[in-house]
Amino acid sequence: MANEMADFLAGLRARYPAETEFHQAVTEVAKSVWPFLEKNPKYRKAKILERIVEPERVVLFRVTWVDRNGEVQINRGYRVQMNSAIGPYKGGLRFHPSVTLGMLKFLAFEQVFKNALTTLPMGGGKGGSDFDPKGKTDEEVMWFCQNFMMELARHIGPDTDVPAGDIGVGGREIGYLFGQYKKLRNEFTGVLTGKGINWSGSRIREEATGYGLLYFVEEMMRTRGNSITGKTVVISGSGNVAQFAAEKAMVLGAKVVTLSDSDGFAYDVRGLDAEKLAFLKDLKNVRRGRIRDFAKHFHWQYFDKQRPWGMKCDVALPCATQNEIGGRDAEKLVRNGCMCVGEGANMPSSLEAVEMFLGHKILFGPAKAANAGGVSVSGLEMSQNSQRMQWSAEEVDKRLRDIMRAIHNQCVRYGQREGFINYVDGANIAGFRKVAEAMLDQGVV
Ligand code: NDP
Ligand code: 2IT
Repeated sequence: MANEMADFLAGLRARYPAETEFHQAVTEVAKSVWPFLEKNPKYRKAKILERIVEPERVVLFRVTWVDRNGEVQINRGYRVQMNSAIGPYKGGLRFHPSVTLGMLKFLAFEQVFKNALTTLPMGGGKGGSDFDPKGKTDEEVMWFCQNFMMELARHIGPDTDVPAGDIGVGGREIGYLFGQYKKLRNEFTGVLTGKGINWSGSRIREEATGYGLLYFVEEMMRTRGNSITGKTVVISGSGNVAQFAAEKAMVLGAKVVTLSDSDGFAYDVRGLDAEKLAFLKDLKNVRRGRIRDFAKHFHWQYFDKQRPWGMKCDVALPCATQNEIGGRDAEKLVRNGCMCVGEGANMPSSLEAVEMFLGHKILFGPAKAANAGGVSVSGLEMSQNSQRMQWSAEEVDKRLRDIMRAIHNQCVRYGQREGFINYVDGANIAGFRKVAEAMLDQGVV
């Protein structure tokens, strides 16, 4: 078994030598599902794993636009349509200078399993560009979005592929992208999610990833007769996911002592409160400032160029980006008594960090389960768009809670080990099984 899996992974690395994040994501899934494959030879025979790692389609295109100084700018645009076995491709768009095809393949691959766990009929995809929205004017962002959509529009649609936000793509960008799609197609459809509430968006979509993360963390804590109330929480990031994770953690009676961005992190032992959170949202979403400005304003300690994992906490919620917790960071967390890690970001823990958490049997909620609340409410936005209805915040929030509980149940079902729930195995096997069954039913396509 070990040899066969090693050969499979070596083949992948040889085919796509530069795509290190993609190798990492596939390695984690392969380790979890291999024993399951051995027990179910039908999946091996149909080469499901070999098929699932190859995108059904990749679109790569040039995006040209003119900046505020009249200079011509060139960016690369992508959409990875990974798997449509259980529904139309669904997944976010990332605008960040670090974006490469390999990064988007890792994200699209993760999305396939995550979406399968949500209980909703959505396939997996991801896209984006190496465009950097930081330091750009609103007009420049609009010009870029319009030119990006000029090409993307040919490849997406409400029954084909439904993009949403991710790093660098929030309400502002979704608005510009939607406006351009509508103009090109002369169609008002649910082709994107994360839309504004006045133009057919869903209530609670903005909050969904962060809120869902906390609902999942509460489910994990409950398995040990514990709760997040009264706990000290370390959060990384200060964007969409971090803001609403912090908000829900506070509502549930936890103390949030850190926030960060790519420059550094802010810390205060007394923790966040409603006034500081309101300031943070305005700073990050409207004024587009930095976390050091937040620290300065409220006299929090600021740690330049550092990550928050050395601070003592009960619960850690990485909500910024991939591989932000390395093996040594994980060791610090465990040594300081951290009992639970919930991944708000996608693949924030390196393979070494995951091993460390599992080895110490702390509660570890992997991204594809723990942060699935965002895409779940995106799925609910698609349902509302098809019905031409908008549900109340209470209705959407209740469905989100139910979905996060259902995801937790699937993790327990497939990840229960003696005296310990391995949520990594649970999420990977449950997600894989659903997609694999659909692929078997639909033949070799
Ligand atoms: P935002 O763009 O709103 O915020 C991103 C945050 O992470 C910012 O604070 C940003 O800091 C920080 N960050 C980004 N890149 C890096 C980096 N390379 N190193 C250090 N910090 C970084 O994005 P989201 O909050 O939407 O996304 C955060 C994570 O959550 C991502 O991994 C995303 O894939 C994942 N996710 C998002 C969902 C959603 O619905 N939005 C759903 C599920 C997962 P700075 O401003 O300095 O760049
Ligand atoms: O990683 C993710 O799940 C997202 N960025 C959200 C995707 C979506 O379609 O809402």
